[in-house]
Amino acid sequence: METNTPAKTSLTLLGLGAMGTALARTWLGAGHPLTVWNRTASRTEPLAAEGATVAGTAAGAVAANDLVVACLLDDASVREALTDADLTGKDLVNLTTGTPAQARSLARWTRERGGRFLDGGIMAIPPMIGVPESGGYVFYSGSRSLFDTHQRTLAVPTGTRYVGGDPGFAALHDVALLSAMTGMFSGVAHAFALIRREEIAPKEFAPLLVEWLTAMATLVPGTAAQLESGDYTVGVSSNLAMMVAGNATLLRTAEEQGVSAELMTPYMELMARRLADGHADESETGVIDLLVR
Ligand code: FVH
Repeated sequence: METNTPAKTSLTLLGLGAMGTALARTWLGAGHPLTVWNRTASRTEPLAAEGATVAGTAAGAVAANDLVVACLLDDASVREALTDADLTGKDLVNLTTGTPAQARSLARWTRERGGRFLDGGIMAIPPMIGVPESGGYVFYSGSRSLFDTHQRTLAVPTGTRYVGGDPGFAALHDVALLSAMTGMFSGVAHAFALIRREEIAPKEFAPLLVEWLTAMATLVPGTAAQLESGDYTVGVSSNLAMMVAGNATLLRTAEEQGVSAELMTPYMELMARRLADGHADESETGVIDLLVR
């Protein structure tokens, strides 16, 4: 009996590290014919057992399909892997973390070699791949028509969010969110350090941290509104003068607890500079202007 189920797009995946392997499993599980290549061949074995076709070279893997996804360590490894590959008529989707400039350069490099290019920034860790309720997704930017052509296939492992025709925008969104995460985790490290030598169980303290950070995250849209209006005094509930005074308490507490304040002081110094520039009644938003050179 004939069915109207559309054929699953066949594709190539370069890179079977932790993330590449997770991606590969979802495409295989969803019935997509998949050709894989990895520099260290032994990593292809489990996937071959699950139905993947293994290519001996990256160039061979690229030749096997029109849609080629790269998920390698860094920009240099993508260029190295693709050195001998013929990209004529290929749709290259790069899910390797890189900078915006690297993505733009890779887009030009791909176009010069006859291919189309889409860059992706993965906002997920491997256990979130193939788990729709995990909230994971990939930022995509570059060719809109390439994104539209392959969106269904790209959405198999995790969600998709297209952020514009500039091939650097996916990396920029990715790195901006990762940078915010880094700041958050530095604060979390400092908080745990403060309680480390006390009779406070980290397991009991952790939910308090999560609750507080979640509540504070609701202030982010207010920062965005101030940036767009240019007025950093609108809707201020905690002004800079008060917060800089409070920083002295934070620093003194760190000293009392025998904890280095090195993660805290760079941000506090910027707050103090903004205050010294005469912005006592603003929020912390003005710090952003000090950062942009
Ligand atoms: N894992 C994560 O939590 C994050 C989540 C967000 C996105 N990142 C980015 O995804 C890219 C791949 O990450 P990964 O987790 O798969 O990384 P590894 O497990 O370390 O695997 C690296 C693969 O890259 C291959 N490789 C390295 N150098 C080269 C090279 N010069 N030529 C060809 N391939 C290379 C490596 O091959 P091998 O060591 O097995 O031979 C792995 O396949 C990455 O951009 C993250 O930032 C992951």
